[in-house]
Amino acid sequence: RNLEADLRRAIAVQEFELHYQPLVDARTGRITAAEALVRWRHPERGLVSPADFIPLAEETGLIGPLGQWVLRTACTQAARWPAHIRVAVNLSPAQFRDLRLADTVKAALTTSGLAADRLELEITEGVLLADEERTLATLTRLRAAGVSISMDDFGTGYSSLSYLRRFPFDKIKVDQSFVRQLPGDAESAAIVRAIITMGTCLGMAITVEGVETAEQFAFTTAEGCDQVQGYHVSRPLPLAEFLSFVDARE
Ligand code: G
Ligand code: G
Ligand code: MN
Ligand code: NA
Repeated sequence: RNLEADLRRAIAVQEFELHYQPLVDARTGRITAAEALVRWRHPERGLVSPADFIPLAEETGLIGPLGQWVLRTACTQAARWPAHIRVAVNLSPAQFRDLRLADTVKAALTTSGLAADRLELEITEGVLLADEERTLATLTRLRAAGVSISMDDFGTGYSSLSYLRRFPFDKIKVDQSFVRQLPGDAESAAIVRAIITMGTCLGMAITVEGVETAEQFAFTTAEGCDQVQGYHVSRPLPLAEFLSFVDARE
């Protein structure tokens, strides 16, 4: 396929960049982390969204080398940030199924010099559909390496609550679809409140994503979430702009 060849070429010449979206502490407003979000700087098409190439990368196996580039680049860039700011990297299900994942992660940490406790890996519920023993083994190996694991887009997939008990994630990221109609919609409010309560009781930190308005920010922080992410704080920013944002905020 044409796009596949184009993507293969882009990986070879590293035609990608990472943008960073800040996560702030719900109580102090301080930036505690940033989520790395990949973009393809295409020579003709301009900046291409990952929604338009991650699925193809997954289908073709190109997610392997692309994911490695993302991991290494995120770790290398974050190693130069103020030490209290962590970096979060998204892993797709195909990356998670790769038995070399833990070694790839450890190599990225060693090469970059980033402390393991500054790296968060975001996985989605789809990952949990695969072989449960193997999934647990991979999660355990990553944990042993010192990185933390976040359950991304929580509530949108085939959420198995028993899984939350079997494997305590470090963090749950409440999907933005539950935030969209806050604070007016009673059902959305009930769901967000319930996830915050459940996660907190299970010892997991709660990030609410997709917070776009001051009202949503006030609601979610009042409900006791730990971190907030969304356009109300900042859009994802190119590295230099992210660093200026950090400087201005600190
Ligand atoms: O930033 P945003 O619109 O553009 O991201 C769209 C989707 O792409 C989101 O679901 C996000 O998790 C995913 N995504 C962004 N960067 C990466 C990445 O580096 N790896 C993977 N696997 N997914 C990513
Ligand atoms: O799937 P994941 O949660 O990793 O992807 C995050 C996606 O959400 C990215 O595409 C990012 O650009 C987008 N995003 C981040 N904050 C907001 C927000 O406040 N509103 C909306 N609509 N999208 C957001
Ligand atoms: Mn994410
Ligand atoms: Na998410």
